[in-house]
Amino acid sequence: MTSHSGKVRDVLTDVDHVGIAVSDLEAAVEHYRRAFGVEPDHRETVADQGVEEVLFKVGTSYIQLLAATGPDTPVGKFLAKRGEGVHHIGYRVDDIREVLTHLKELGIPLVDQEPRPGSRGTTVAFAHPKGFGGVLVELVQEPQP
Ligand code: CMX
Ligand code: CO
Repeated sequence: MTSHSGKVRDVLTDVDHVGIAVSDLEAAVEHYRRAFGVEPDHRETVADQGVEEVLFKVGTSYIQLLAATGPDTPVGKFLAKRGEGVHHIGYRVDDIREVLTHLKELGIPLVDQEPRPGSRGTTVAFAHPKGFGGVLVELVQEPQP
Protein backbone atom coordinates (compact mmCIF):
# COMPACT_ATOMS: atom_id res chain seq x y z
CA MET A 1 0.00 0.00 0.00
CA THR A 2 1.94 3.02 -1.24
CA SER A 3 1.20 6.72 -1.49
CA HIS A 4 1.87 8.93 -4.52
CA SER A 5 5.30 9.66 -3.08
CA GLY A 6 6.06 5.93 -3.33
CA LYS A 7 6.51 5.61 0.42
CA VAL A 8 4.62 2.98 2.39
CA ARG A 9 1.76 4.83 4.04
CA ASP A 10 0.77 4.53 7.66
CA VAL A 11 -2.02 1.96 7.37
CA LEU A 12 -2.37 1.18 11.07
CA THR A 13 -2.79 4.40 13.02
CA ASP A 14 -2.86 2.84 16.52
CA VAL A 15 -3.50 -0.30 18.51
CA ASP A 16 -7.21 0.21 19.16
CA HIS A 17 -7.58 -2.59 21.69
CA VAL A 18 -6.39 -5.92 22.98
CA GLY A 19 -9.32 -8.35 23.26
CA ILE A 20 -9.15 -10.74 26.21
CA ALA A 21 -11.55 -13.66 26.60
CA VAL A 22 -12.83 -14.18 30.15
CA SER A 23 -15.29 -16.67 31.60
CA ASP A 24 -16.59 -14.40 34.38
CA LEU A 25 -16.89 -10.79 33.22
CA GLU A 26 -17.76 -9.27 36.61
CA ALA A 27 -14.88 -11.08 38.35
CA ALA A 28 -12.47 -9.93 35.62
CA VAL A 29 -13.67 -6.30 35.85
CA GLU A 30 -13.14 -6.38 39.60
CA HIS A 31 -9.66 -7.87 39.15
CA TYR A 32 -8.58 -5.14 36.69
CA ARG A 33 -10.06 -2.50 38.98
CA ARG A 34 -8.08 -3.79 41.97
CA ALA A 35 -4.88 -4.50 40.04
CA PHE A 36 -4.66 -1.31 37.95
CA GLY A 37 -7.15 1.09 39.53
CA VAL A 38 -8.98 1.35 36.20
CA GLU A 39 -12.72 1.95 35.88
CA PRO A 40 -14.79 0.64 32.97
CA ASP A 41 -15.06 3.27 30.23
CA HIS A 42 -17.72 1.46 28.22
CA ARG A 43 -19.91 -1.64 28.45
CA GLU A 44 -21.90 -3.10 25.60
CA THR A 45 -23.46 -6.32 24.37
CA VAL A 46 -22.76 -6.83 20.68
CA ALA A 47 -25.42 -9.41 19.86
CA ASP A 48 -24.26 -10.33 16.35
CA GLN A 49 -20.74 -11.06 17.69
CA GLY A 50 -22.13 -13.04 20.64
CA VAL A 51 -20.17 -10.99 23.20
CA GLU A 52 -20.62 -8.76 26.18
CA GLU A 53 -17.64 -6.44 26.47
CA VAL A 54 -16.13 -4.00 28.93
CA LEU A 55 -13.55 -1.44 27.78
CA PHE A 56 -10.88 0.14 29.96
CA LYS A 57 -9.08 3.09 28.43
CA VAL A 58 -5.26 2.89 28.36
CA GLY A 59 -3.79 6.00 26.71
CA THR A 60 -5.44 6.16 23.29
CA SER A 61 -6.17 2.41 23.30
CA TYR A 62 -8.41 0.04 25.23
CA ILE A 63 -8.31 -3.24 27.08
CA GLN A 64 -11.39 -5.14 25.87
CA LEU A 65 -12.65 -7.83 28.24
CA LEU A 66 -14.91 -10.22 26.36
CA ALA A 67 -17.44 -12.68 27.74
CA ALA A 68 -19.50 -14.99 25.53
CA THR A 69 -23.28 -14.66 25.40
CA GLY A 70 -23.46 -18.43 24.75
CA PRO A 71 -21.33 -21.50 23.98
CA ASP A 72 -21.87 -21.42 20.20
CA THR A 73 -20.21 -18.02 19.67
CA PRO A 74 -16.61 -17.19 18.66
CA VAL A 75 -15.59 -16.38 22.24
CA GLY A 76 -17.62 -19.28 23.70
CA LYS A 77 -15.85 -21.74 21.39
CA PHE A 78 -12.46 -20.14 22.12
CA LEU A 79 -12.98 -20.44 25.90
CA ALA A 80 -14.04 -24.09 25.58
CA LYS A 81 -11.04 -24.94 23.38
CA ARG A 82 -8.26 -22.80 24.83
CA GLY A 83 -9.51 -21.28 28.09
CA GLU A 84 -9.14 -17.65 29.10
CA GLY A 85 -6.50 -15.49 27.43
CA VAL A 86 -5.67 -13.00 24.69
CA HIS A 87 -8.28 -13.46 21.95
CA HIS A 88 -7.44 -10.83 19.30
CA ILE A 89 -5.67 -7.55 18.54
CA GLY A 90 -7.68 -4.62 17.18
CA TYR A 91 -5.73 -2.24 14.91
CA ARG A 92 -7.12 1.24 14.22
CA VAL A 93 -7.26 2.29 10.57
CA ASP A 94 -8.48 5.42 8.80
CA ASP A 95 -10.19 3.73 5.86
CA ILE A 96 -11.30 0.17 6.61
CA ARG A 97 -12.60 -0.54 3.08
CA GLU A 98 -9.27 0.44 1.57
CA VAL A 99 -7.35 -1.81 3.97
CA LEU A 100 -9.73 -4.76 3.40
CA THR A 101 -9.31 -4.41 -0.36
CA HIS A 102 -5.54 -4.36 0.10
CA LEU A 103 -5.58 -7.53 2.25
CA LYS A 104 -7.84 -9.24 -0.32
CA GLU A 105 -5.42 -8.32 -3.11
CA LEU A 106 -2.63 -9.97 -1.12
CA GLY A 107 -4.78 -13.11 -0.74
CA ILE A 108 -4.86 -12.88 3.05
CA PRO A 109 -7.83 -14.90 4.38
CA LEU A 110 -10.57 -12.76 5.91
CA VAL A 111 -13.43 -13.58 8.24
CA ASP A 112 -15.35 -10.50 7.07
CA GLN A 113 -15.41 -9.65 3.36
CA GLU A 114 -17.27 -6.45 4.21
CA PRO A 115 -17.00 -4.13 7.23
CA ARG A 116 -19.66 -4.47 9.92
CA PRO A 117 -20.75 -2.48 12.99
CA GLY A 118 -18.62 -2.93 16.15
CA SER A 119 -19.06 -1.43 19.61
CA ARG A 120 -18.88 2.32 20.40
CA GLY A 121 -20.22 3.09 16.91
CA THR A 122 -17.05 1.75 15.27
CA THR A 123 -16.86 -0.16 11.99
CA VAL A 124 -14.88 -3.39 12.18
CA ALA A 125 -13.69 -6.37 10.12
CA PHE A 126 -11.77 -9.50 11.13
CA ALA A 127 -8.92 -11.21 9.28
CA HIS A 128 -8.57 -14.94 9.95
CA PRO A 129 -5.88 -16.03 12.45
CA LYS A 130 -4.42 -18.45 9.88
CA GLY A 131 -3.37 -15.39 7.84
CA PHE A 132 -1.46 -13.80 10.72
CA GLY A 133 0.48 -16.61 12.34
CA GLY A 134 -2.31 -17.67 14.68
CA VAL A 135 -3.31 -14.13 15.72
CA LEU A 136 -6.91 -13.06 15.13
CA VAL A 137 -6.70 -9.51 13.72
CA GLU A 138 -9.51 -6.95 13.86
CA LEU A 139 -9.49 -3.71 11.86
CA VAL A 140 -11.29 -0.84 13.60
CA GLN A 141 -12.43 2.44 12.09
CA GLU A 142 -13.53 5.07 14.58
CA PRO A 143 -17.01 6.61 14.28
CA GLN A 144 -17.05 9.54 11.88
CA PRO A 145 -17.65 12.79 13.80
N1 CMX B 1 -7.15 -16.61 17.90
C1 CMX B 1 -6.37 -17.52 17.28
N2 CMX B 1 -6.84 -18.68 16.76
C2 CMX B 1 -8.17 -18.92 16.89
C3 CMX B 1 -9.04 -18.01 17.51
C4 CMX B 1 -8.49 -16.83 18.03
N3 CMX B 1 -9.24 -15.91 18.64
N4 CMX B 1 -10.29 -18.51 17.49
C5 CMX B 1 -10.22 -19.71 16.88
N5 CMX B 1 -8.93 -19.94 16.51
C6 CMX B 1 -8.42 -21.11 15.82
C7 CMX B 1 -8.78 -22.40 16.52
O1 CMX B 1 -7.86 -22.69 17.55
C8 CMX B 1 -8.72 -23.40 15.41
O2 CMX B 1 -7.40 -23.75 15.13
P1 CMX B 1 -7.01 -25.24 14.67
O3 CMX B 1 -7.68 -25.41 13.34
O4 CMX B 1 -5.54 -25.21 14.62
O5 CMX B 1 -7.59 -26.12 15.73
C9 CMX B 1 -9.25 -22.62 14.21
O6 CMX B 1 -9.04 -21.22 14.55
C10 CMX B 1 -10.73 -22.83 13.98
O7 CMX B 1 -11.37 -22.71 15.26
P2 CMX B 1 -12.89 -23.03 15.52
O8 CMX B 1 -13.08 -23.20 16.98
O9 CMX B 1 -13.37 -24.12 14.62
O10 CMX B 1 -13.56 -21.69 15.19
P3 CMX B 1 -14.22 -21.19 13.86
O11 CMX B 1 -13.45 -21.63 12.66
O12 CMX B 1 -15.68 -21.49 13.93
O13 CMX B 1 -13.99 -19.63 14.10
C11 CMX B 1 -12.94 -17.59 13.71
C12 CMX B 1 -12.74 -19.03 14.13
C13 CMX B 1 -11.63 -16.84 13.89
C14 CMX B 1 -13.39 -17.57 12.22
C15 CMX B 1 -14.07 -16.97 14.59
O14 CMX B 1 -13.65 -16.99 15.94
C16 CMX B 1 -14.46 -15.57 14.19
O15 CMX B 1 -15.23 -15.37 13.26
N6 CMX B 1 -13.90 -14.53 14.88
C17 CMX B 1 -14.18 -13.17 14.54
C18 CMX B 1 -15.35 -12.62 15.32
C19 CMX B 1 -15.06 -12.57 16.81
O16 CMX B 1 -14.13 -13.16 17.33
N7 CMX B 1 -15.93 -11.81 17.52
C20 CMX B 1 -15.81 -11.66 18.97
C21 CMX B 1 -15.07 -10.40 19.32
C22 CMX B 1 -15.96 -9.18 19.17
C23 CMX B 1 -15.25 -7.85 19.26
O17 CMX B 1 -14.04 -7.72 19.37
O18 CMX B 1 -15.98 -6.81 19.27
CO1 CO C 1 -12.37 -6.41 19.42
